[in-house]
Amino acid sequence: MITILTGGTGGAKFVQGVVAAVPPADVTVIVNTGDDLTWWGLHVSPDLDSVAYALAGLLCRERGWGVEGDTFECLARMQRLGAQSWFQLGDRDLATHLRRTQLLASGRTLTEATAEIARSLHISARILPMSNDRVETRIVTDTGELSFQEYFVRERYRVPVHGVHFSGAAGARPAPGVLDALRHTDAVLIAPSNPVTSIGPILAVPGIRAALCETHARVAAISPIVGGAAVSGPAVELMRMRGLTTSIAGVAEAYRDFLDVLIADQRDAATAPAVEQLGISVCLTNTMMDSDHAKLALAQATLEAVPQRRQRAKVNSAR
Ligand code: FO1
Repeated sequence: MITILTGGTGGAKFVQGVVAAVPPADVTVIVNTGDDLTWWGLHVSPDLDSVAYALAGLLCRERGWGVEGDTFECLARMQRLGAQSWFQLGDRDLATHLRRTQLLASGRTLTEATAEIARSLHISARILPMSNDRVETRIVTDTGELSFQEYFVRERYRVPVHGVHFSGAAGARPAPGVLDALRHTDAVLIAPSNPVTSIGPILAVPGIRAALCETHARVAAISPIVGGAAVSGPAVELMRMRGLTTSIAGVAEAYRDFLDVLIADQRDAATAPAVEQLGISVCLTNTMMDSDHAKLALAQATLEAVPQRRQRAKVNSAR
């Protein structure tokens, strides 16, 4: 059994590599929902959709989100009708949001709606939201708070960030199956996602971080920082804001109370000793997922780096 924690577009690509390396039915993906938003009256879960589309072979390669070959006719008409249009929903993508909204309105939980959509797309890996409760990533800027999508898409993350918090997290419960998938698994893989805004919300749900500290499974993280820079998105800015070193060592710092091994790119070999000083081993490989083969190879390198079960649960060292 393999359990993956993921968010964002890099994470979705990594999940594709893992299900090419092991039977998809043996994979459980725990997904960030802090980026979710209500858009045109619909419940949109960008990270759940990127993972589902990735697993169904529908993900748009060029954008890393949405559906391959999608059209934007409805968006054009909505623009003409005066609706907001900075968050671009494609026509095929819309069906997913319509269906999810319909299922939620009929009383299904986000977990149940996600499972229904995965079943319809013939996905055999298990996709779990981190929680059925609403947890919203909030970005604190000079001019007040933004939702994640207002920050990431509308402002193209060009505004200075003074803080990030996850409203609703304190009262949120892990979705059914999440804690079990962390405790009873052979390995937990933290995808190459933004440690602050993609993995951070998942770790903020009470019980999840403790389960990672206590699990007997080996825990590996793939660094989203390559050559000291983010492969995509605002990871460096947000890590700096959080007081993390803006290198692969900062990724290890973010997860140090539960991480066994960090998978990093060869380009960051010089920083490996700083990670090992944290008591975390480093596996250097090519982490740029610029082809299906590269995604598979990264997943295989990761699985080879976490072979055996952890002898004993790590002490939940104070952070
Ligand atoms: N990202 C953009 O940069 N621009 C968009 O218009 C946009 C629309 C969008 C629609 C559906 C969806 O599932 C994702 C979408 N994304 C868009 C990406 C999204 O903001 C990110 O994938 C995650 O929220 C952060 O990792």
